[in-house]
Amino acid sequence: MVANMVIETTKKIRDMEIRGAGKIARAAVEALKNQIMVSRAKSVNDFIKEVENAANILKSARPTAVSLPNAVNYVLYNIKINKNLDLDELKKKALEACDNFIKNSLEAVRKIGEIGARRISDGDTIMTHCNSKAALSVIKTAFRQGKDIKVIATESRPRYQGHLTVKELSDEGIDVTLIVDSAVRLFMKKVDKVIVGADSIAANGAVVNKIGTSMLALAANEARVLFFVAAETYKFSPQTLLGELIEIEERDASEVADPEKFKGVKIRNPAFDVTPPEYIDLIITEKGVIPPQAAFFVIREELKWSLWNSI
Ligand code: RI2
Repeated sequence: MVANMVIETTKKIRDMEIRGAGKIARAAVEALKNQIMVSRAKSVNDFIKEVENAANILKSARPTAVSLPNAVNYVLYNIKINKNLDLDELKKKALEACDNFIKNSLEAVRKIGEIGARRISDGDTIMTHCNSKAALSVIKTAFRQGKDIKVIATESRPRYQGHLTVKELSDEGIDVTLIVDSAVRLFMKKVDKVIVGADSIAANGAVVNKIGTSMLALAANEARVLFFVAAETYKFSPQTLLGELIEIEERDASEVADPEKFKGVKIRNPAFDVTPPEYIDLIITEKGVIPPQAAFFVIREELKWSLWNSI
């Protein structure tokens, strides 16, 4: 039996009613928690099959943010290593794993803010793209520490997540300017640091984030502006260690323009792009700051459990 909440959450993630790599991960784990609570499985094996099935449905919601499979695989891993327990004890362990993931991932955003804010100086102008809770945690923490900062935020077509960003920052009292995505290079001259989030980070330190991120990185590189990525360690992709590529989600053309009005025209809508490690100065994680070239070590140290299916 698949819990209604699993079906509903999968739909909400797919439709981007729930969005942002961290939020997607927590929502998937909440749904898995519900699956565990309503499960009527009579044996450990049936229980595991049921949770695995729900996990697979959730993982299929969006392909790019590795936070989603990493989060549900963390719960599955904790179930697998405890499969010798009786069913009630196993469920308890599984629920504990869900709660730990949610608690730790929220704490990670706070820590990234604290660690990243040390890299922000009084008087900085910061450019950001899309709407990343991790990147905004750095900006807000620096501001709350009394640093006088200004933010330039892109609107982030086609879904305009930049509107969420400017609202969030201006509610906080931060001086924020909204620009169209194509104005990035023009404004880069006024910028001291760029901070963006990440949906996935490959073992070689390449960062997959909202479409247009690599354009900010190029412009920053040209203008010799520092380029920071704020990301929790569960956004690093263990599969890329084995040479697997991160899939770039292409969403419906109607998000870009009404296909009815452009008959005979191809409309493309990739949701993410890849910024090579050479364009990234630092990745700010909850465990500390690393150069992108150290991504491999994050996967080795923090995501050891992700090899769960070889257990
Ligand atoms: P946090 C978002 O993807 C953006 O690309 C953002 O930079 C990234 O997730 C990380 O967001 P989308 O869901 O986890 O808007 O830092 O497609 O909030």
